[in-house]
Amino acid sequence: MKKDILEALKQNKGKFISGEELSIKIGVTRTAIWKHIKQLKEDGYEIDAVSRRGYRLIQEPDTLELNELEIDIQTRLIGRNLIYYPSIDSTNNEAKKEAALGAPEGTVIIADEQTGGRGRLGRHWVSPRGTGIWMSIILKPQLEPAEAAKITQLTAAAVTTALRNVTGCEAGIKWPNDIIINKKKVCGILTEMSAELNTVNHIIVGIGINVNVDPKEFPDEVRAIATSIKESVGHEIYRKEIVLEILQIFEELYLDFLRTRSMAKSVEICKKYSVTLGNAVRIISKDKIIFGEALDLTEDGELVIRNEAGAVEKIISGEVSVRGISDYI
Ligand code: BT5
Repeated sequence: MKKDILEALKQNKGKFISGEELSIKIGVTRTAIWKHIKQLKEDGYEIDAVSRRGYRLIQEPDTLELNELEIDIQTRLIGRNLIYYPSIDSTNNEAKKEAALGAPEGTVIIADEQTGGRGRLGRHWVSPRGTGIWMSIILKPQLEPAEAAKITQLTAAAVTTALRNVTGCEAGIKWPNDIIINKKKVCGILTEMSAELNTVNHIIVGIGINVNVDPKEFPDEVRAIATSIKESVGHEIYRKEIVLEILQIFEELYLDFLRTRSMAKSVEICKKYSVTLGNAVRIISKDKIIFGEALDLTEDGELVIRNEAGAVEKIISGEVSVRGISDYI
């Protein structure tokens, strides 16, 4: 019912709607309406209550709670099933459990805080409360396990486009899984899968974005290489706007990929916003270190480099440092 009241207030945002009108519309007493409005105010909604005029929504809080997301979501697959946690160890861990229990494709797990956020190779991902987007998407595509890396590129394309659209920031992609602003990392992507010999059971795409994180909240070793949207654009941004835009663009790219079996659209975006191509790179891949120059992305999103010996090689995955970007030592 809280959701219905919020929806009615949002439809009339800035205008008064009387308690009576609300009670008829939603089919509960005016006292019940009043109680829910009180609760919404406690949740951080700024609502004017004026006798004989009614209620007026002035401002929503920066929340990712389901009422907010569910009311405004426009997608038909990605995020249609949303699960929210105020705090959780890791949305990727939770997504894995949900996927094993049969959660449908497109299910999104989102949390306000992660206590055990993970990066690749078991690294820690700092995920403070209330200021970032920590979410995971469950996918069940018919793919060969070796193709899972394509989903990382598709995600990088979706997140970068969404961040640019919503915030106007100059986000770039450091192949394969970092989104960079002003040479520092603003987002990391963690793609994990459960697979059998020739088929993928499910893929979990974890997305971590520092939106309104104050850089002081990062531990020292992360502060040197990390940034937030707020730091780059100079003001806070509603996380919900970014989440909705990511889900929308992700869905477009993902459905296009399933339909055409081509990564063309995502790769085009990855090339356009790449901070890797054209630069000197150092790649740690399967215990060897390769120095070279990043030349191109293949049509599947793999990195093409010219190594020190002058030979051109294709890199499928690895730790990549790009000269000029903060983690290049
Ligand atoms: C990543 O790993 O960049 C993938 C991060 C994925 C996080 C999301 S949040 C939702 C979902 N649930 C999870 O548990 N994880 C996913 P990697 O490329 O390995 O980078 C990890 C490194 O980034 C760390 O070793 C730190 O140096 C740095 N780091 C940690 N927290 C950071 C942050 N908040 N912002 C920027 N850099 C960070």
